[in-house]
Formats: sequence, structure tokens, C-alpha cells
Amino acid sequence: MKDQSFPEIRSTCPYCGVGCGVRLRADGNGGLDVRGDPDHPANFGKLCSKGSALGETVGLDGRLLSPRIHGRDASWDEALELVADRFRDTVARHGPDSVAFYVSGQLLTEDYYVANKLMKGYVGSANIDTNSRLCMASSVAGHKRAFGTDTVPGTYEDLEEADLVVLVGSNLAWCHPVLHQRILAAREARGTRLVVIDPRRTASCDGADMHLGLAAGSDAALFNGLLSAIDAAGAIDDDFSAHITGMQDAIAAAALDDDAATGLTRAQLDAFYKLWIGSRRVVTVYSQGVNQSTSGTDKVNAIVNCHLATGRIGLPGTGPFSVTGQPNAMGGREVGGLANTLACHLDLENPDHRAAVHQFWDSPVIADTPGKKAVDMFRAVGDGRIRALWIIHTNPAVTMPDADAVRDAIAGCDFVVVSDITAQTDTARLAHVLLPATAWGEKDGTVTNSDRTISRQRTALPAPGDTRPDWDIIAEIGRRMGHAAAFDYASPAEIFREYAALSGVAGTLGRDFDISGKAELGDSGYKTMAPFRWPFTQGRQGGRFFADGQFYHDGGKGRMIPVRHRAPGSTPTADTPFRLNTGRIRDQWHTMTRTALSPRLSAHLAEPYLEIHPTDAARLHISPADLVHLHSPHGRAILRARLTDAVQPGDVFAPMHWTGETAPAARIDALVAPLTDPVSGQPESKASVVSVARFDPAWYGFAVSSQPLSPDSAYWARARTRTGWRAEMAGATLPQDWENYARGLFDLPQAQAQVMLDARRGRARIAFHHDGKLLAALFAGPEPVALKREFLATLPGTAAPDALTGHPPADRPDPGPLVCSCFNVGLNTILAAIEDQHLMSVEAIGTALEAGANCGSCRPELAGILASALSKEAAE
Ligand SMILES: Nc1nc2c(c(=O)[nH]1)N[C@H]1C(S)=C(S)[C@@H](COP(=O)(O)OP(=O)(O)OC[C@H]3O[C@@H](n4cnc5c(=O)[nH]c(N)nc54)[C@H](O)[C@@H]3O)O[C@H]1N2
Ligand SMILES: Nc1nc2c(c(=O)[nH]1)N[C@H]1C(S)=C(S)[C@@H](COP(=O)(O)OP(=O)(O)OC[C@H]3O[C@@H](n4cnc5c(=O)[nH]c(N)nc54)[C@H](O)[C@@H]3O)O[C@H]1N2
Ligand code: SF4
Ligand SMILES: [Mo]
Repeated sequence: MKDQSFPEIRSTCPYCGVGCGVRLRADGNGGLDVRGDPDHPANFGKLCSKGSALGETVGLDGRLLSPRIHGRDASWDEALELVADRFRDTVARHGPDSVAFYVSGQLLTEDYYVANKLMKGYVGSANIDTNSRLCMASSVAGHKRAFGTDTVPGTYEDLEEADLVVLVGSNLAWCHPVLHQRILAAREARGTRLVVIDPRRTASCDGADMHLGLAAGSDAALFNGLLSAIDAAGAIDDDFSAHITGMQDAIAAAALDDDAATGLTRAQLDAFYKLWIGSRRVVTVYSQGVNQSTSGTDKVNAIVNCHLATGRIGLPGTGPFSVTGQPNAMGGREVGGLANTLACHLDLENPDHRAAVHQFWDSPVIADTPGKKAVDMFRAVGDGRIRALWIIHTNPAVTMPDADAVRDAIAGCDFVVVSDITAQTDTARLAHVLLPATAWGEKDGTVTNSDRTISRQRTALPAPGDTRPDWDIIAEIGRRMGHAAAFDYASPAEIFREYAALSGVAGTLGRDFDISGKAELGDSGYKTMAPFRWPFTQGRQGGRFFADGQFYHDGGKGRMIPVRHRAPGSTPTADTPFRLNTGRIRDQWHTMTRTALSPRLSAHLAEPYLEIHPTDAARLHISPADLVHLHSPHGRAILRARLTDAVQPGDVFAPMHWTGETAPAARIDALVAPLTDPVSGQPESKASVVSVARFDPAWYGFAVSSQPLSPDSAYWARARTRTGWRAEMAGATLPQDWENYARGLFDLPQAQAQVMLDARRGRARIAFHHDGKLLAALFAGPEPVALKREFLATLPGTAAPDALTGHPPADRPDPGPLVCSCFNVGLNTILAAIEDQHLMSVEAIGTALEAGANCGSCRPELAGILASALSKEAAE
């Protein structure tokens, strides 16, 4: 029975840009019951695996609860005074550009607004940039070139009203699962066609009509080919053309490109062009496969060009649609939190816009030149031009390209402040001053999702320890730097009102982002504010942009931009013959500081891996479950090989999530080249070049433990389980004494050990018990250890007398690797049910086992398992 004594709070999921509404109820033990908000327009009650597991991630385990200076606990007063002093002093001595803020698309709008105001109006530099530079910058730049402003024209309903949805460089099934489910439901209801354009076959391809596995980075050639085909087919919208400039130039440029650069066959290309041109209602969804590229901005415009040429924009079921990654990537763009934007979609380079903001803030200065974009910012940190750095809500020592160099730059900086919710991140470990922020469930403010819907995040749990909200910490620094009146905020509501009022000024200057209809909102109105889509003014609320042909360039016209295909910035060589693609997995969020707290989210893919094509693997003598060594000119990594034809020969793919805390040899950004798009400054996170070789350790190991364990072997990766921890390991040299080694690994100098050694085959199995319960066990051997890992992970804390056999007793079936995280259903269970109960559909699996019946995130995998099981049965 749920405890009904706590009120149910409406809030928003802190993960992806879908921006699902959640209903939260404190459980009275510091935890939260979480369910989808049936009334929220983004999700209508649905949640994906990450959203459903939020309750498992709000505990205080690992939380940073008080400020720290050089590793010792300090009072807020001391920490804040030090930070304000050092920033003031550095500016006084070395000028405003000697300091910088590096912030995040996960900050709330109110936090972001205050940080941007402090840097641009009071420090007087534009050296504030954000992880959105790694994420949305190419879309922002492409939108501005085409529309004159950074507008996402459409809405989520368009995905349901479209005849054709094209996913370009987007693994929507894993990265925006609830949106993907909305598309699949529409497909069921009205036969929406679905095309996926991705060099890799992903979960999003299951259920798609067409997968175009193009060559890495060749999207502009593809969409230029489409534009040429549109032109040749006479499919240009002549009426809408009156509202567009640059069309002939763009068509002429497109004609110079050869779509053979995509590596696709003529038949594939023609089929796609025909489908696109023949579908009146087309939405082209795009994400990091487009943005994270040295030609990212051009790729965006190549896509937008096709929509402008055909007038497929702003009407129901049409439009280019950049789906945002972080929960408030859009809000950050709206408040102007990038080094080259101002506030409320006003332009830093425009003197009238600067004057308007300057006047509105009544600030001593206003930054008049763009600040350093992320990659340049960390270069300037590295060479001492930036001497004081404040990192808020992001983990750049892991997620920036050339991450080892970034880590070294931060480590070498005179003064580094990090605001986080935990001290255990690669970045936080480098800070001089650590400031403890309140976390998602404790915070209060607003976020904007991918379709311009602004929702409230609300406090459902008390702020633990000395933690303070990010806006409050930043405002306090503003006051202590001498700007008491400008940062005298008592609540997020006050900040929101000021921001809404400033957007009204932007509106009078003809900008799209205007929510001045909310400028008079009282505290209680803010408290109860329902989700709404911007713009929000007396005259205009929500809706779509551009169907009327009114754009934001001078003269009111939209622009088609002539673009040409360019190959990725790095070229494969004999030493580095593979192209390294990177991205996300279904159940982890970025550097895993929150999702890895959840055992069920950690079970889906418990270890970093490299997808490599079987023919490449065979050539390099790499077998399944081998470890592989990767080298690039920038760094190296060790990962587990996964042989799959989902990647093309010559391409490899690795997830971005593992860190110094979870798998130190697998920080993939250490290998990524810091090459950026010339327009947007966004790094090319998806097309570095690397070498791949088998990694031959002296031993492989697997361990389970009820306590955290910190191996020190050449390779290790750890993950949480319901009973504690599990870890994969591999060492370059054999330990002298396995029992001693295991005692050190688990920090169990005294516990009773059960040891099985097979010296001839070099195998060792050691278990530690206390009071009749298993504390920990290590399984090691000269080759990858074959074990029932999911079963072993359930043993710590139980009697487990036979743990060392490594296999479940006959009466306890092994569920196999986790597939459905909501109901904890493993692969073996699913396979057995398919066979025994003759299940023929994903729905039937849901009815039999519940798998896939809640959030739906695993439905593509279920479909894959079913297909291979059925084809195996048919073959037998
Ligand atoms: N589970 C989960 N969901 C998330 C996140 C997370 O960490 N975990 N993070 C959120 C964030 S911040 C973001 S930005 C989004 C990202 O969402 P997505 O962009 O969908 O995710 P990625 O996996 O980074 O990359 C998408 C795809 O781009 C493909 N790709 C690589 N190169 C090319 C290319 O040249 N052309 C094309 N067409 N495709 C290419 C990759 O193979 C990959 O499948 O996800 C959000 N949602
Ligand atoms: N190779 C490769 N690299 C990539 C990408 C890729 O596809 N490939 N994608 C890029 C993209 S799109 C993105 S968005 C970035 C994301 O990269 P990051 O933003 O660096 O990753 P996160 O793990 O989300 O970091 C968020 C940090 O904020 C902390 N935190 C959580 N809640 C709060 C809070 O309320 N307040 C404060 N102050 N801190 C909090 C978390 O503990 C964590 O340390 O990675 C980029 N890097
Ligand atoms: S799709 Fe999942 S991660 Fe994204 S907002 Fe919804 S519940 Fe959260
Ligand atoms: Mo992102």
C-alpha cells in the first residue's frame, strides 16, 4: 500500500529532452514513488526505463552534502567568500576574459538565467559556454542561418500527424523512448512510414520501413541529392518560394554533390527520394549523428533546405525537427547561455540587442564579443589564459573530446570550482572548491523540452545536508562580487518573472522567444503553472512557426543555404584505419552519476563495449568477449568486443558513458579528436579515427560483492546490482597469491575464505563468507570467464554455499542478461517462454511475462529476440 500521507507532486523527468511529466510521492524513507503524469502533453502518463527508475536514484548514497575546500569540509560562508574573492581578483588583475563558466543543458532555466546574467552583464565577458556546445550548437547555428532565429518550428503532434517520419542520426528508441513510442503508436494507427538514416543499425531500425546505412558524415550529400531530386521532380512549392531567398544557389550547390558519397546504392537512394517527395507530410527528426560533426551546421541546413523548398514546414505533420538531448537544452538556448548568444534569442553581435539587455539589466557592462566555445575554452584553460573556472552541472573531464587533455587542463588551472551533487566524478575530483547542489527531486524551477513546452520541476524531497539550489549559489556569488541589487533573488519565481519580462523586450525587437504573458505571474501562479508551449503573449500562444512564410531575417524571408558535402575532419590512416562512432545506451545517462545508482538500469549493459564487424574481428583475431585495445592520436582505451554486423566493416562504435569511477580504461572521449564545425564550434564526437587490436591480459576476472570494490587492474568495470556490486576485470600480470589479491580487492583481510585453485589451467575461484552469508567472490582465469553472471550477482548476502561452481543449482533457472528493466525479465526467461508458450508477437511476450508492457523501451529488443528465435525454430 502506498503511503498516501505525502502529497503527489507534479514534476518533470530530469533526463532527456522529451520532457515527460512525472507524478512524485515521497515514500517517507527518503525515496520517491514515481509514475508518468497522465496529463502531461509530452508523455500522457508514459515513462521509459530511466524515468520509471528515478525512485532508485534519489538516495543520499554518494551525495556531496557540504562545501569542500581542498578536500576538507567548509562552511558556505568560507567557500562562497573564497570563490567570489578569487573571481573578483582574477578579473581585476587579468581582465574579464581570464575567467569562465562551463555550464549545462541540465540546469533549470532560472539557474541558467542567473549564470548568464552574471557573466555577460557583471563580469563583462561572454566566457560562458555549456555542454550544449557538444550537443545542439550545430542545430542552433543551422536554425539561425535558415530562419534568422533559433526556432524549433514544430510540435510533438507533428510526429503523429506525419505520413513519413525520417530519423537522421537519431537513435530515438533508446534516446527519446517515449517519443519513439508515440511514433510507433501512430504508425500502428495510421500507417506512418518510418525511415532511419544511420551508419549503424540501431534499436530504432526495428519496425522501420527503411534503414539507410550511409557512410559516416555523408548526410549533406544525401540531402543535397534529395534537393536535386525535389527540383528534378518539379516538387518545389512555388507559392512558398516567395518567402524564401537563396533557393537557386542552394539548388546549384546541391547539384555539384554526388550522392554516391553516401555509399548507398542507387536503388536505395531513389527509393528514399521517391518516398520523401511523395509524402506530403514529412517530419525529418535529427540529432547527434547530424550535429556532432565538422559539417554539422551544413548538414542541418541541407535538411532544412528540403523542407523550405517544398513548403513542408509549420503545417501539421511537417517540418525539420531537431530533438534536444538534455532536459533543458532548449531553456539554455532561450536564456542565451552559449558564448555567442545573449538572452531571449537576442544576438550578442547586434548593438540594438545588446543595448536592450544592458538597459533591462541596468548592468555595469555588457559583453560585446563572443566568448570562448567549449573546445577553445578548455584550450585556454590549458594554456593559462583562463585562470579561474566554474563548472556547473556537467562532467567535462569525461565528456569533452580529447578528454585526457581536458582533464589535464582542469588539473593545471589556478582555481577550479565545481558545483555538483556528488564529489565522485572525474571533474569534481579536480576541484579546489566543491559546492553541493540540491538534486533533481529537491529542486524547483522550469525546463523547456524539444517542442518548446515549458514545464515545472518541483520539490518533492527536502534539501539534504547543506545543499543549496544552483540559482541560489550563483546569485550569492553575484552578490558577493559586489552586485547585491542585481542578484537579490528570493525564489525561482522571481527570476522567472524577470526573465519573462526580458523576453517581452525581445518580442518588441521582433524575436520569436516571447513569454511576456507570464511576466506578471504571482508566486502562487508560478507554483501551479501548468506546462505551456512558447511563445506566450497576449496575442499568441504556442502553435507552430513559419507556415505563414514569416521568418526572422531582415526582410522576413527564410533562407536556403548553399552547402556542400565534406568528409569528416579526420581521415583513416594505415595506423588508425577504423572510424570510431560513439553514442548512448538505453539505460544509462551520460557519465552515469545518477542512473548507475539503479541496479536495474545497471543490468542492461553492465560493461563498456566496442561494436565491431565480424569480418574485421576475424582479421584481427578478435573473438566474442575478448577485450580490445583502441588507440588514437589522442588517447587509448580498453573495451569488451561485441561482434555484430550492426556496424559496417571499417566502423566501430562505443558508448560514451564510462568514467574513471566506473571503468577508467574506457573513457572513450580520451580518443576523440577535438575537431569542430567551423560555424557552430561543435566537436565531431562521432567520426574519430582509431586502431583496434586484441588486448591480451595475463588473466580475466569477474567478481561480485556486497560492498563497493575498487580493482586496480589494467581493465575493470563495475556496476551496481541488487545485492551490491559486480565487476569485470583483466590484469597484465598474474597475482603472486590469488587469495591475497582477492582480500585486497574486497578489503576483507580477515573474512573466512573458500579457495579453489587449478594451477595447471591457471584458474582461481575464491569466496568470502561471514556469519553464513556470502560477502564476495572472485572468478579468474586465463581466458574470458564463462559464468552465469546474472545469477552470481544475486548471491551476496545469501548463504550461497556453492557459489564457486559459478552456476545456479538445477532448481533455480538462470534468467540470463536483463532485457526488460521495468519487470526484471532476462533473455533466458524470454527465450524459454517463446518456445514453451509458442509466443508469436511482442504483445504476447508482454502478456506472458509483462516484459515490454510498461515503458516499452525494450520492445525493439524483444522484437529482435523474437525474430531470431522464430527464424531459428523455422530452421530446425
Ligand atoms: N538513454 C539515454 N538517452 C539519452 C541520453 C543518454 O545519455 N542516455 N542523452 C540525451 C542527450 S544529451 C542527447 S544529445 C540525445 C542524443 O540522442 P541521439 O543523437 O539519438 O544519440 P546518439 O547515440 O549520440 O547518436 C545517434 C546516432 O547517430 C549515429 N551517427 C553517427 N554518425 C552519423 C552520421 O554521420 N550520420 C548519421 N545520419 N548518423 C550518425 C550513431 O550511430 C547513433 O546511432 O540523447 C538524450 N537521451
Ligand atoms: N564521445 C562522445 N562524447 C559526448 C557525446 C557523444 O555522443 N559522444 N555527447 C555529448 C553530449 S550531446 C552531451 S549533452 C554531453 C553530456 O555530458 P555531461 O554534461 O558532462 O555529462 P553528465 O553525466 O550529464 O554530467 C552532469 C553532471 O552534473 C551533476 N549533477 C546532477 N544533478 C545536478 C544538479 O542538480 N546540480 C549540479 N550542479 N550538478 C548536478 C552530475 O552528478 C554530473 O556530474 O556529453 C557530450 N560528449
Ligand atoms: S523519455 Fe524517458 S528519459 Fe526521456 S523524459 Fe521521458 S521518461 Fe525521462
Ligand atoms: Mo546532449
